[in-house]
Amino acid sequence: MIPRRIAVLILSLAIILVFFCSFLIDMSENNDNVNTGVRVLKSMLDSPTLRALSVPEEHHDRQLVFIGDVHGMYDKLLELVDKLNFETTPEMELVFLGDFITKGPDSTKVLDWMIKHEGRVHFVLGNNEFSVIMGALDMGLLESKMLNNEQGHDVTGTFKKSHAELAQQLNPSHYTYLFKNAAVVLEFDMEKTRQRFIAVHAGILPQDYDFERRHVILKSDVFSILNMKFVNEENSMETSREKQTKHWKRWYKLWEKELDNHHTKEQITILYGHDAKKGLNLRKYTKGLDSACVKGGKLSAMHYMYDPHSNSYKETLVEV
Ligand SMILES: [Mn+2]
Repeated sequence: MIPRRIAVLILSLAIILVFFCSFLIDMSENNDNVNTGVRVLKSMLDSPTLRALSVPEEHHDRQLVFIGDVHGMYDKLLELVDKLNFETTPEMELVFLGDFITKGPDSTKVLDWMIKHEGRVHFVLGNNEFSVIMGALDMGLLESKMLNNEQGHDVTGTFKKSHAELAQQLNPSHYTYLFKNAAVVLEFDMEKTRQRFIAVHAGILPQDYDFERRHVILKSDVFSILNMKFVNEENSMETSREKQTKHWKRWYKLWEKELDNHHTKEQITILYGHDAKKGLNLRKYTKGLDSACVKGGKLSAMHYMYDPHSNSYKETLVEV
């Protein structure tokens, strides 16, 4: 039996997918399409349905590998999956932490590879995937300020010409894939060991997690989840890519403090990318895996595998 919450999420996703596909089929330029585009984007930004998906444990020989920002570095990706023996390890699943396209040379090859391995590949959206999707919908939207979401972020502010150019190169099957699987947070619930892995592109806050019901309930908006680096300690609903005043802290510091104080029986680990400037950033509860491979750095991944002796999933850093 599929839990009801997940069924509702799947149904909502299916509705949004049908909605978007019908939009793709008729890409002729008219105001209806602009309105549809605005509605799709607004639903992504504001609706809770796309926000968090739970992936329950199926069997404990499952292996999970969380991969930092690939940014179109296809050769690096191949090198990594080779090192992981992905092709010959059927119980291994990959989780891309967003920003797997844009900036590097081979974004479409990366997407094609992910589609080819769809059953064993998961991803969360990054700010760059989101910008490319904006570019696909309509350039005209970007001039309008219709897309500013409820918390007043200028979601068009991070949009660049390169996003529009890549949006032109992607084909309908790329978009169908992105929308069918679109989530901004993935939770991996390892029931046997009571470990919980939360995958997110930029960051997430303790207020987005319901400690009693033991799952993510996003209160932060989607733009924050895809972009945050700092959070205002005096008002934790405010996040930013930059440090604004001395009261702004790196978002993960809130988790490190919260989880040390919280007597939760579960072991929560948050895996994220996005912060190439900071680079590899491994802490007790949070693991930053963007090592700037598009700028000549490494491509970093965290591999979790069940260890019967300790009855827990053990982590191993894998880099190329
Ligand atoms: Mn990013």
